[in-house]
Amino acid sequence: MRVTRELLDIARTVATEAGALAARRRSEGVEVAASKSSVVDIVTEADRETEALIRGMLADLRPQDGFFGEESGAEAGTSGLTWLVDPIDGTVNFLYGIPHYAVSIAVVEGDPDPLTWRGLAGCVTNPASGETFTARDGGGAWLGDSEIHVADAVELPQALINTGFAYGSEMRAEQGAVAGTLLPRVRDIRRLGTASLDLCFVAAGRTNAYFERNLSPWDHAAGAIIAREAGAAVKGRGDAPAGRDFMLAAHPVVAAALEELLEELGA
Ligand code: LIP
Repeated sequence: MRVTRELLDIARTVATEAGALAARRRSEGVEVAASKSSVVDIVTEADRETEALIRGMLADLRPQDGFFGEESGAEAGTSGLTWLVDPIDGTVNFLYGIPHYAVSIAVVEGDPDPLTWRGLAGCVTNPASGETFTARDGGGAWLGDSEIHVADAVELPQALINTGFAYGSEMRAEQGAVAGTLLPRVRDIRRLGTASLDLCFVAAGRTNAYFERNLSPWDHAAGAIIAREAGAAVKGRGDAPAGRDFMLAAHPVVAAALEELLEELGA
C-alpha cells in the first residue's frame, strides 16, 4: 500500500536524523537529568532533546496524526493514526556508553493501546552500530536493504532467549527468579537492555525468542511490527495481544513451547 510506504519513509528519515543527534550528544558526554519510576529509571537531556526533534519533525510532516512519546506524553490527532516514539531506547546503555541503544519510531492505526492498535510501519535504528531495522504492514522486515526473517524453529534446549527486567525492585526480583529457573532449560539467556533491538534481533534470527513484562507502548511498538513482518508470533498470554502484562516474540513453534514453559515457571 502506498500509504504505509510513505509512512515508513517518514519514520526512517526522522529516526535517522534523531539517531545522529543522539550519537552527537553521546560523544559530548551524557549525564542523568532526572529519575522517573525509580532511582534506576533515568532520563537524560539527550532523551528529551531527541524526542523534541522527532516531535517537531512529525508535527511538520504529519500534522493531523497523534503522538505518544516516552518523555513528552500523548497528544491525540484527527487522522486515526498515532506515532509511538522512544527517542532513546536503552537509556541506561546510552548513559554508560554501551553501544546498544536505539531510536524507535512506529505509526499505528487506532487508539495508542497495544491491545487494540494495528501497527502500520516501524523503524528502529542503532546509531552506534549503524544498523536500521524497518517494516511496514505487508511489506516484510528489513535490515538496511536486506530482508530478514526469524530463525528456523528449534527445541527449547537449543534456544537463545532475550529478556529484560523492569525498573522496580519487587518485579525485578520476580523476573530474576524466573530467569534463574529458565536458564538451565535453554541454550542461554541474553539481557541486552533495549527492548526495540531485542525484538529486531528475533526478526533477524540473531536470537530465537524474546519475552518481557511491564514494557511501555513506545518500547515495543516498532520492534513488534518488524518482528511480525519477519515471521514471528508476537503475542501476550494465550490469545491476548502483546502489551504491558506480557510480550513474547519468536518463531510460532518456539513461541508456543516457550509460553508453556514460562507459564510453568510462573513468568
Ligand atoms: C528499557 C527497555 C528494556 C527494559 C528496561 C527499559 P528504556 O527502555 O528497552 O528492554 O528491560 O526496563 O524499559 O527505559 O531504556 O527506554
